[in-house]
Amino acid sequence: MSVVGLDVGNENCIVGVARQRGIDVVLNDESKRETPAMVSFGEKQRFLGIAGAATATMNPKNTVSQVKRLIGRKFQDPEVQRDLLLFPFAVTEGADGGPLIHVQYMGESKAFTPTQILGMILSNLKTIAEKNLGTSVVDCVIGIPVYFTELQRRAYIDAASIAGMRPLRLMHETTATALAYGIYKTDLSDTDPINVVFVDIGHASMQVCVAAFKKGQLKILGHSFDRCCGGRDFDEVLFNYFADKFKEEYKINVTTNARASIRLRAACEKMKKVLSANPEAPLNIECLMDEKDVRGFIKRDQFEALAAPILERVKGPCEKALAESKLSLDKISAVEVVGSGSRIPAILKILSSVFGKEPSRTLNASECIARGCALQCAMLSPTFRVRDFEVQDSFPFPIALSWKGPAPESDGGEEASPNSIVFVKGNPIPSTKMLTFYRSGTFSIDVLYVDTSELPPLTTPKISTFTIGPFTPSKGEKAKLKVKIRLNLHGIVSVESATVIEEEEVEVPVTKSVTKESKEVPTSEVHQDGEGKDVKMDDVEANGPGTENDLPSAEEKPGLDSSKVEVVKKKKTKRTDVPVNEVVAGGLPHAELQKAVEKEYEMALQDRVMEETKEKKNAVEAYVYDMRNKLYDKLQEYVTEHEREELSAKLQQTEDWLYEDGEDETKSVYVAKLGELKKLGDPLEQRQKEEELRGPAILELNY
Ligand code: ATP
Ligand code: K
Ligand code: MG
Repeated sequence: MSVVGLDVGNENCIVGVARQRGIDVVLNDESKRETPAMVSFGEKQRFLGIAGAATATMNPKNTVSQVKRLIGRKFQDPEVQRDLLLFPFAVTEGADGGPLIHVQYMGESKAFTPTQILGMILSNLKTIAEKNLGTSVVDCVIGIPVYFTELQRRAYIDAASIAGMRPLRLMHETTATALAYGIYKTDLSDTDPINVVFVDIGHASMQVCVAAFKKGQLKILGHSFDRCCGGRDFDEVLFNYFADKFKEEYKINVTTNARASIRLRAACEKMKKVLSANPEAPLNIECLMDEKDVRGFIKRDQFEALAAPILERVKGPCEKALAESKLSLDKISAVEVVGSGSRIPAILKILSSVFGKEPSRTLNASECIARGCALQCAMLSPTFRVRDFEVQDSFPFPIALSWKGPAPESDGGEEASPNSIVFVKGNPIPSTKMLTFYRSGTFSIDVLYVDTSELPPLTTPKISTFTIGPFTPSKGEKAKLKVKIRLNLHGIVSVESATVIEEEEVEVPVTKSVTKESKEVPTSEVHQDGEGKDVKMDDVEANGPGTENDLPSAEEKPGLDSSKVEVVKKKKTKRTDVPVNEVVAGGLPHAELQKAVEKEYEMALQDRVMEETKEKKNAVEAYVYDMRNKLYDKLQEYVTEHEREELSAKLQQTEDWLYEDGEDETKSVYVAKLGELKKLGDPLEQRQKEEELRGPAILELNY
């Protein structure tokens, strides 16, 4: 079983894999460690990753990027609307209120959901991992921003299914970074934790977490973020500056032209990178618009002044994470900076001023998330043994439940109030809570966000509804139901199980010789859950339908004297599982997901057919050149004048055909063409080989 960690960025993706000797970042087809998160739609196939980025300027309207911004969001969301202004591809509102992406694909106009596009990106990353590992990849851990809503998390899991993968965990990106940092630290103490701040500035957003490291353990003390502050905002500062300038200087409005915008934006991003290492940067774009070549220039000071409002924004999440961790600055041992967006020198200055110390770059800034995810995957997978290291992540959003009818009892036995918070801000991940309801028939529970102020605009408080039932209460009374609520490893809340508990008195035969203490069902017990957190549950056997009765019966003790068997009255608990039905507000119905899986399969097949067609066409072309050379070289003395002329003519004909009628043929046509040529060429090559073999053999005989 393979062990893979994926960092899907708004700009770049990284694939980490676990090997026996450790974690490696694997290379894509172009031998690069970073793969662009891009999908480009063509006349005959899709181009993913590097190939997608290569066609972006030529085919801007059909090249989709930054889908991480759109996934699980509402089209009407003002943040989404602002993003759409930057994107060259067309997006409308889908039936579910989410964004729908429109492209020209295989000569038709097609619409895809962000989940489908992410499925394509993941599928490409899967292929990269598979090529490197030489095995199929199913299990993986995928990084997600800590600020992702439940819907976004579920969309990631759906996208992974579309790509044929199963995430063992969706892991908060900064937590993955903290793991990649902590697991190799050899100087951790059992008692005194060291506290480290991690700041990740990516392409579109930034995240900060404070982690406490002890021997064999990391604990997240605080998370914070700014969904809309990242490297691309600095590109935008330059873009706007030059777009304005070019209006005056060259009388062109770049913003009205998709291709010109894409080219200027790309040039500004490059400029920004140049400014990270140099005090000034030039800009030259040929034929940007209306056949005009443009030139520009900016100094780093000037850039920093223009970018001052964005630089100021970087402070907010840092201060917030620190406040949440309840640590004073002197308790922070290090500030680790990751994410390529943080390479701007002015950002380091800001971070130094906020934390009162020089930030460090111990980690590989672009690979740490994928490495942390691969480590987590190895820890969750039975295939690998990893040093014991406990990851105690915390959940950023408080979650409440609501229901109709009387309130249930919560863990401690006290009554839970409606809308009561089951998972607090900072709740450990994973966690379970047990609630006891008394109900006479099917009922439902809503899962809610307590506070939507930190969530994307237009996020509704209601996340999902779980319908529990049907069940038959005994003797017309209300049934007692134990309902297990789970905040799982992905940070998704669900009703894991519901069980009707019936207690009845039964007569049980007991043999005197084995007077066992009657088995009591404890009312409260500590239960080890997942990562090793203690979760209070009020019933130890709540995991499923209970064992009917574990006292020995007379039949099980053959040979025992029946006079030693006594009948006693015992309390027996009968447990019956109740169906739980889940409806997620805005989630992808199962049938739709199934359709998406099939569609992806078809498109991937088409891509493969086209790749193979290209290969076969190349093979024909290569044969033409190769054979032509051989006819006048290696084969020369083995062919007659006539044979050479015949084959030469055929080769010439084929070459012409490749550039004309045969330029755009199907795979089978190229296969057939190669066959035709080989029918003529193979006997000649065969003759040459045989002669070569005969030569030395005859010599040997003569000795
Ligand atoms: P996100 O984390 O938002 O999903 P991502 O993970 O793809 O996005 P990164 O790869 O961490 O983002 O960073 C990409 C950003 O870093 C881009 O905006 C890019 O322009 C910027 N960047 C890369 N190199 C430099 C540099 N030398 N100087 C300044 N910025 C840089
Ligand atoms: K990245
Ligand atoms: Mg990132």
